[in-house]
Amino acid sequence: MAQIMDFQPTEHQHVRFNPLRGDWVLVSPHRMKRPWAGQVEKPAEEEIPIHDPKNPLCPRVTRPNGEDNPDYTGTFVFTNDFPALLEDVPSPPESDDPLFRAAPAKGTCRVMCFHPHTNLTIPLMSVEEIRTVIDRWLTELIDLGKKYLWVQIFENKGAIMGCSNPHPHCQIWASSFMPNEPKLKEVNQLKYYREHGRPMLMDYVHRELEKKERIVVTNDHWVALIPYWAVWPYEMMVLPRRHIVRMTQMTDQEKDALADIMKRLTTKYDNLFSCSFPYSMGWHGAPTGPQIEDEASHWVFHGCYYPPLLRSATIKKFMVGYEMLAQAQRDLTAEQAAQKLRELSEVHYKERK
Ligand code: H2U
Repeated sequence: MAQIMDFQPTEHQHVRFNPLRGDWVLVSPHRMKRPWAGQVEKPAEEEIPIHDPKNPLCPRVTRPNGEDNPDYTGTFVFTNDFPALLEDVPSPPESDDPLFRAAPAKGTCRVMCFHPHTNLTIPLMSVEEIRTVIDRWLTELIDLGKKYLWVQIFENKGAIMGCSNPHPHCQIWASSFMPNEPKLKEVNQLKYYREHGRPMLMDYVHRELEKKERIVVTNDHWVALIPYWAVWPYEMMVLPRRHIVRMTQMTDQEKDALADIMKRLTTKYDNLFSCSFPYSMGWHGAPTGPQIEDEASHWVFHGCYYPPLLRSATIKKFMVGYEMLAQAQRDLTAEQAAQKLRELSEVHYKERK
């Protein structure tokens, strides 16, 4: 007779629901034991100069389009010279064909340098310097949010994530339409709010603070955790302790504390495999533009970090095969990933004595 085992989440496969996206992830922790003979990424070149006169994001450099970058000392923002979204373009013809739908898409794209030094990254910047980045995000969000329905601030870090330039920077794409990811979050947060009378992510962060299984770092205002439904091995979410609907609602203390949590969590990331940890990260909050005055209590402002690395500085998780054809799958559980990150030092490996 077959022996019936008790379910152990670190041993036995299961599916977990992501209430923000309304989809499921397959968790297969037993696969962590399998041998690996797949692709090994070459470690990124670590020797980055403080200033590169050929780098178009550096201060005092003339970009290929002929524009001169100022001798900036803090953050620097310019309109992307190769933008995916433009303002003055013709709209597609209207059509009610259900199989060939198109709609107008207007917008603008900006590039934002975090610091004049090319060899810095967020974990290597001071909390005060990160705070200036947050302040500039707010200036840009307020400016672009007057007009555009969605302002997506995102950082692509590392060549493995398609980042073309080592200079510390992010991008800001503002659009007349709501992109798919925030649209899913809009629909699912609103549904939860109508059913429960409370914002989903405030309920979620309070439950996580009670459970303490997936928390990585906290301070007085923010909680960084591996979400229960994480897809990427070391995916993290940054959630506020107070109900903040949009980034612009942060107090000065919350902005300082956000800089603190960003530095601490990215330091842990770098310490995990002793490398400049690649990721795509960005912020989600209530829509802006034509919806800026709308009731948005279902929204909770939060950050998302999506790093690709799995086993080392050179072995990444591929979202291929089953993920493309069926659904997202992970091996390491969210709890195991959180524990690994929690146990790491908050002193950056490059700054250890
Ligand atoms: P990524 O490394 O995340 O791709 O960001 C760099 C951005 O900078 C990219 O979108 C822009 C690219 O279009 N860029 C300029 O706008 N001007 C330049 O001279 C170089 C790069």
